[in-house]
This record gives sequence, C-alpha cells and structure tokens, in this order.
Amino acid sequence: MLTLYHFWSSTCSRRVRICLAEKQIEWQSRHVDIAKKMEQLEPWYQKLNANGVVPTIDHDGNLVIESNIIIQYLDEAFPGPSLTPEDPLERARMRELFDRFEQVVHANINVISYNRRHLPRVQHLSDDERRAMIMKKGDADKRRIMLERLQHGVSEEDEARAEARLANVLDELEAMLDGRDWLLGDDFSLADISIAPFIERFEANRLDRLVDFSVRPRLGTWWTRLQARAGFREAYAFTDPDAPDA
Ligand SMILES: N[C@@H](CCC(=O)N[C@@H](CS)C(=O)NCC(=O)O)C(=O)O
Repeated sequence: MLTLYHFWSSTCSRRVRICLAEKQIEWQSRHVDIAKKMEQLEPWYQKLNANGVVPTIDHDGNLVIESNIIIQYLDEAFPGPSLTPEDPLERARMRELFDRFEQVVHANINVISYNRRHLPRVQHLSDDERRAMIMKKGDADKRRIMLERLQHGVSEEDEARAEARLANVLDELEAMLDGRDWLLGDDFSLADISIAPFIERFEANRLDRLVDFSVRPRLGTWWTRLQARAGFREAYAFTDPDAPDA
C-alpha cells in the first residue's frame, strides 16, 4: 500500500500527485495541514520526515522523502510507461534539472511567496509564537532562513532578485525546448513533472512577467500541452479537503 503525506496546494506534493496519476498508481491520502494546523511540525510527522516538510510517502512501511527523489522512486518501483530517459546523458540532464528546480526555483519562489502566502498564515501569532513555531523545525538550515525572514522580512529588492533568478531558469527552459515537445526530448518525463507546479505557482502568484508567454513562446506551448494531460488535471483536482464546501 502506498500512502502519500501531502498538502493540497504544496508544489512539491503536486509533483508527486502528477507522477502518481501519470503512472496510474493507487494511493491513499493523508492530508497534512501545513497552513492552519502546522501539522508538519508535530513530533509524529517529523518522525516520518525529519525535515518537517511535505511530501513523504510510505510504501509498504518504507518511507521516502524529497519530492524529486519520490518521483524517481515511483517511476522505478512501479510498472507503466517509464518517465525517465533511457540515455545516461539525458538522465544526467534530468538530475541537473532537478537540482536547479530545487536549489534555484523552489528557493526563490519561497522568497516571493513569503509576503503573499506564508505571512498571512501566521498573522494571528505574536513574534514569540512565530519564533517558537520555527524552533520546532527539525531542519537547522531552514530554521536559520525562517528566523532571518522573521527578523528582517522580505524586501521588494529581495523579491526582484528572486524573480530575476527565476527568469534565468525559464530562459534556459525556453532554449531547451527548441525543436522538442518536452524538456528532455520527444517523451514526457519526470523533468516536465518536476517544474510544472512551479509554473502554475508563478501564475497563481500573479508573476505576470514570468508567465508572459509572448516572451517565451516555446514554454507557452509546452505549458498548454502539459496542462492538457490527464495526469496533470487529476493531480490538480485534489483540492483542500478541509474547505467548507469540499
Ligand atoms: N526539498 C523538499 C522541499 C519540501 C517543502 O519545502 N515542502 C513545503 C511545501 S511545498 C513544506 O512542507 N512547507 C512547510 C514548511 O516549510 O514548514 C521536497 O522536495 O520534498
């Protein structure tokens, strides 16, 4: 049995849900509320994922964390169409992209999301309560970043620098898509899955310059193609189970 610990709107959880849908793997949901209840910081969850973040999978009692590692695991452990290129060099390219998507894209969208999404979630807490919450986090590097943000906030300059770094990555993707349907060639792969939720997040955060596809037309065509996939639509159909009208 496969259980996914995830949060409905988390980019990294969406990565895994797209992969599960593409591979048509059966799974059971354990929704972890990282917004209101901050369940990711609870001791029971940090026993599963010491970094105190979603997603985590439990496959027949075996835990796997890190969304890019989870999707590789799912692709290798389950039957169905392979989402990994056969050529070793293309596999290396895929892992390079994973690294950029995590180190550059995820890190910088977090900067931009701070004022828009993260702060409103803790608006009701005092500074001391926010500090206490951050200190619950197992990951020391994340704790340091969060404490720094609590102290200094995120400025417009920080946001502009982050947006410029994101734009650089999108330029690279635009160049990669020259003459190809998907990031690694003719076949849809885990690389396409890995970046998809972030493109959607740029749209949701109204980062209009990043999603102005007249500037990056190949990316625009790729994005339309990707959103039309049944796997993408299924993953995005998972909405907030705690919403009043859910
Ligand atoms: N590198 C991790 C990052 C996971 C991550 O940052 N998850 C976010 C949601 S997308 C989270 O749980 N945030 C809550 C928190 O940091 O407290 C992965 O790819 O799984």
